Amino acid sequence: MTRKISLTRYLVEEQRIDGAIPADLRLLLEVVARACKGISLAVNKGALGGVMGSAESENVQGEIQKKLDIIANEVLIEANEWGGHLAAMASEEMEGIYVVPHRYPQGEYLLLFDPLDGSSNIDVNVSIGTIFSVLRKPEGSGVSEQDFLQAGCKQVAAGYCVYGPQTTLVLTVGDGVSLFTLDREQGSFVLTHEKMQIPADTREFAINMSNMRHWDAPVKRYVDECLAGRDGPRGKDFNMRWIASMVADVHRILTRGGVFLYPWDKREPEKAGKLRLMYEANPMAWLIEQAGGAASNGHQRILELQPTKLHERVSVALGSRNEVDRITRYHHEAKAAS
Ligand code: AHM
Ligand code: MG
Repeated sequence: MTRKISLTRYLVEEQRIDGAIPADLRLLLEVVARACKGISLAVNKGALGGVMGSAESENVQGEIQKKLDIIANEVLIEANEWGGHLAAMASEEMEGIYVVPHRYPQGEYLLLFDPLDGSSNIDVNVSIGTIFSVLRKPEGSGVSEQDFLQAGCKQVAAGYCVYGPQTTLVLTVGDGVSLFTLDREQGSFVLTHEKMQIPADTREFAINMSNMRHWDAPVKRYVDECLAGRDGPRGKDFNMRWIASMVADVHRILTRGGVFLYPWDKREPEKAGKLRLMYEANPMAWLIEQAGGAASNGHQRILELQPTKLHERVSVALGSRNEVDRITRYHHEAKAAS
């Protein structure tokens, strides 16, 4: 019989053998995984669970919230507030931080999440997911928004869960990237891939092409060269994929390589990009780097960016290393020539 390794066993062994995770962090990750199972159930029920459509509210980014955005946010908060492992949480769907109520013990970790990424895909039955990032709370009493403003390289755990044809949880604690698949009969996540690796080269890119006219020159140059195919400077044909759920696009890249871009563009020049640094770009950048890929804002490593606010946005290029390095080089060349 094939030996099945559950997420629980995997985390216990990581704690025991490698010392990669303290007990509190193990608890935190198990609780997040349990919350993701709950969200997965709500997503699967769809219209039968009365969870489709918009809520009558906007989030701090001015985006209309879907009912499932709010449900997923509540599931994550309720699951995580009482265990004693967290000091506070921050979410795409909440303006300020959520400090663990005083009736519960305070832990030493901070949890950030995009409860349901790919909101525009909820009602059309296309893969969506939860993205999360874990930081250690700096020393000192109390907790404030300032405590969350740590560069991505300070993360102690990061991951995401995709609600697609399968529910899959992808995790790093800084020791490579592991993939778990939800066994619905058993109700547990089972390890199905260890030490995921992204090929350094690819023939596949992901970008919302409808924004092309708004892009900056280096991004246009990169995509034009891909589109020129075998007859162009790259000398090979490229394929394009765009799911419009970052979790699902990143999952494809972790599985078979590729490059994902959501660059700054001229529509709203004061915004650094569409995606959020702290609970979208940072966890994904760390997972991608842990799998041998690269993640850049066009100018520097995403993981080295010092956040200045919770809902900060960032330009993103991540995936197969040689492609991301090329995109960064194009930005540097454009800057040097200006
Ligand atoms: P969300 O967190 O509100 O779902 O927004 C982020 C999503 C990403 O998952 C995805 O890559 C992007 O927005 C899609 O944008 P677009 O609508 O331009 O295709
Ligand atoms: Mg999102």
